[in-house]
Amino acid sequence: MNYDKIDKKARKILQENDRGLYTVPTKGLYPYQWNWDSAFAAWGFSSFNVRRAWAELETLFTGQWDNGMVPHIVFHKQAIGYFPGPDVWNLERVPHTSGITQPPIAATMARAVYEADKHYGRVHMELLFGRLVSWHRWFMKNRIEDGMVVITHPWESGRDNAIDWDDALANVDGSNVGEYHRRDTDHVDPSMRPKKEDYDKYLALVQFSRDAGYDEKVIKSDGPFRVGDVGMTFLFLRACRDLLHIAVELDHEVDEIEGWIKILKKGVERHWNEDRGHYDSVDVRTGQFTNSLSCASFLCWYAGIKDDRMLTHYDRIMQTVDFGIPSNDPDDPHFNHLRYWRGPVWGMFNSLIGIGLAETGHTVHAERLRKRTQKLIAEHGFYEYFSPLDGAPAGGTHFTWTAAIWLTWASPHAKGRF
Ligand code: 9WN
Repeated sequence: MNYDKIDKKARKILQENDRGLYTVPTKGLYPYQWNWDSAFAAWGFSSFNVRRAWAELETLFTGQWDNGMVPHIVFHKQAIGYFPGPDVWNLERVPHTSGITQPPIAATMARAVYEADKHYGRVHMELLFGRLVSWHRWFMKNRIEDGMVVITHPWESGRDNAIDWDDALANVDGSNVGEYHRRDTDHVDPSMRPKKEDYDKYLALVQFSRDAGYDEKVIKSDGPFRVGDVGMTFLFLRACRDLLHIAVELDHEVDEIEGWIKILKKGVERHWNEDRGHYDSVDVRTGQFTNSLSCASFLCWYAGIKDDRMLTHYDRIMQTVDFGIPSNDPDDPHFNHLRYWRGPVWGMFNSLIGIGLAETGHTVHAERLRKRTQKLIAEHGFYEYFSPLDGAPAGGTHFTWTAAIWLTWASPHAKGRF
């Protein structure tokens, strides 16, 4: 295998998806700046162009709201290929944005960029630090219940149609959203995307928040969908630890961030589903577990939790499939190997799980996962996701985060940290 050639291809994908100061996840299907995709892009750029990496994060924060929230999409420029666009969210601010957030991994990736640019990066890190703190503060103020991070829309999780949301979505009425034209299925086979009934509910939730003036208090008291997302809690805990590390380096106050970490560690305990023996999401409206063992359950190690209880599930799944940890347990009756977050394997999730394993001392597991992801991408290409059964590529192609994790973690030449 010619890995130099694959490294070059990965850099080329980032450059092709580069719109100057931000990167699109892929051409056509996703023509705007997405929140956590951009954080991955910054990490990827840090392996060969650290200035561009800082620019990525700085551009993302041009979309930050006055209350600290960083939206899941920033619509820098009009594009026709994606629905729902800025007109549906109907926010007056510029640049236009969506009205929900996404996994807050920017602090983690900013730390990675800073590590790659210790000498000149300090001023960038100083500029970003306050913005990161105010985003994290927004989460702590508005989205923490029992220490868990609560999402108010499946899109916030980044795992749109995961099994985790099925029961909670039963409470959302999607029958009155009116006519609309989805664009995603113009680009990708509909069998690899969420179903129409899911989309109706996604839109109903957008309309609800919009009509509530995006008021977090109203969304909390009257919102039909509120779930403690196990993935968000782990990623946010990890991000708070990275923010703490940055605060120490920059000589800032640390008490507030340390307080957040304490609260989130309690939340991690609440996510443990004793009956099923794994970390799980929780429908906070009913107090019920969602009974979903997904790739997000395995982010415990990435969050710095030294817990071996998840290893039994991990080993079973790694024996069942060959390409890493799929978005849904292959033994689950709802498993669907191509439908998006209900079964496919995502390279970026493998990278986070693998890094967590390595950091908590499970180095053999970590290396095996890295090798399998390496083989998957080297043999099948830089796709959005893949079938965990045979590695068949799925979703969008020339994908930014798949290229980014190749350069930073999966390639034999990658540094492999963060
Ligand atoms: C909705 C861009 C985004 C990712 C998400 C992924 C998908 C959007 C969609 O694409 O979501 O935000 O239209 O399907 O689920 O994780 O950030 O790559």
